[in-house]
Amino acid sequence: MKKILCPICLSSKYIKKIDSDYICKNILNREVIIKQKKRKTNSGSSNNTDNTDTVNKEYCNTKLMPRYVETTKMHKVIIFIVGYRNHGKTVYNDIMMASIKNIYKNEIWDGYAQFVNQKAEEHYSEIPKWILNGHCPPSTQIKDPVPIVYRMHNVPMFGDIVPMFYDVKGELFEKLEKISPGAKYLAKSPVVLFLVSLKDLIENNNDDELEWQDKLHRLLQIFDLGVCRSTKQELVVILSKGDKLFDIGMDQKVIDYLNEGDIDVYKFDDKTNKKKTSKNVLQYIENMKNISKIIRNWLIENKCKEFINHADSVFKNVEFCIVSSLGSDPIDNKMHREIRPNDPKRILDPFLWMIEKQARKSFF
Ligand SMILES: Nc1nc2c(ncn2[C@@H]2O[C@H](COP(=O)(O)OP(=O)(O)OP(=O)(O)O)[C@@H](O)[C@H]2O)c(=O)[nH]1
Ligand SMILES: [Mg+2]
Ligand SMILES: [Zn+2]
Repeated sequence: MKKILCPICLSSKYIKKIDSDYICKNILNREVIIKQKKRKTNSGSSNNTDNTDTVNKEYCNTKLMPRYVETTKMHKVIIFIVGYRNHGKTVYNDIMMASIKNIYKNEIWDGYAQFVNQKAEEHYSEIPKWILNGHCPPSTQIKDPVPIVYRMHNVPMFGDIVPMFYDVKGELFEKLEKISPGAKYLAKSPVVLFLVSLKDLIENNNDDELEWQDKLHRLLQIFDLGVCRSTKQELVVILSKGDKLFDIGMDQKVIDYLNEGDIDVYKFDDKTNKKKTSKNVLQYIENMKNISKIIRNWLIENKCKEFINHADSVFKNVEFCIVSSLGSDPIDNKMHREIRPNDPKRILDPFLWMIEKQARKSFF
C-alpha cells in the first residue's frame, strides 16, 4: 500500500492508526532530541536511561480524516504560491476553488469536487460570502499554513486529482530570513508557482529603489537561497491581475488570449475526453505553450533576461501564463457587483500546467 502523506509535516513515516483515526506521530523536534542524545553519550555519562527527558517531544499530531486517507493513491498537487504581498495570491486561490466548483456545477466537466479535510469545509463556506459582495478578502496573516484539500473527480484526461492549497502571507517572500515556514513545502513540490503582478511591480516604487525587473529577480533570488532542493523542479510563473497588463504594453496576442478565456474554454468536448489522450486537452495545452513563449519573449524584450537566465538554470523548465481572477480592476479592493462565474479569465491555466507536469507522467 502506498504511504499516507501528512499534509502538515509532509512525512509519511509516522502515521499511526489509533482506534479508527489516523494520526501523524512524527516528532517535530527530532533533531534537537538527537543532538541532545549525542551530547550526553559523548560526555561519557554512565546514565544510559532516557536522555531525552530534558526535551519534551513535540508531535505533529495531525488527525487525518478518512476521506483524506482514501486519496492516498491519487495524485496530490501541492499549490503553494510564491509571491509578494498584495499581488493576488489569496484572491487567485479562492477564485480557483470557486471555479472548480462551477466547472462541475455548470457541467463543463462531468464529475464532482469534494472536500477532503476540515479546513476545506470551513474555508469553502467563507468564499461565497466575499464573492457575493465583491469585497476582496483581507491581507493574509498566516505563516504556518494548514492546507485546504480537495478531491477533483474525473478531470479530463487526468482522472482524479487531489489539489492541496497552502496560502501564506506574501511577507514570507520579501526577505530571506522570513521564508523558512514555507521552505519545506516548496522544497517538496515538483512544480513551483510564482505569482507576480507586473503592474504592481512597476508602480510600487515606494518601498525601495529597485527597478521592477530587479524586484522580479529578487523573488527568485530569495527562493533560490532560502529553499533547499534536492532535485531540479519546474517553474510556472503566473502573471496575475492580467486585466491591468494592457496598460503596460503586454503583447496583444496575450491580452486577446486572456480576454477570450472565461470558464467555458475548459469545456473539452471530445469523445476521447475520459481517455488518456483527449485531442482537445492536448490542443489546449499546446496553446498554453504558445502563450508561454510569447510572454517569455515579451519579458526578454523588457529587460528581464537576467531573471529568465537565472530561472532557466535553477529549474528544469520555466513556463509562463496569465490570469485575471476578478476579470476587472476593483476600486479600493471592492468590485461594483458580485463576481460571476464568467468574470475570471484563464483561471485554470496554472492548474492545468501543474497537473500536466505533476500528474500526467503516471498516466502515460
Ligand atoms: N485588477 C485586479 N486586481 C486584483 C486581482 N486579484 C486581486 N486583485 C487585487 O489585489 C488585492 C490583493 O489580493 P490578495 O489576493 O489579497 O493578495 P495576496 O498576494 O494574497 O497578499 P498577501 O496576503 O498580503 O500576501 C485584492 O484585494 C484586489 O484588490 C485581479 O485579478 N485583477
Ligand atoms: Mg493573501
Ligand atoms: Zn505530520
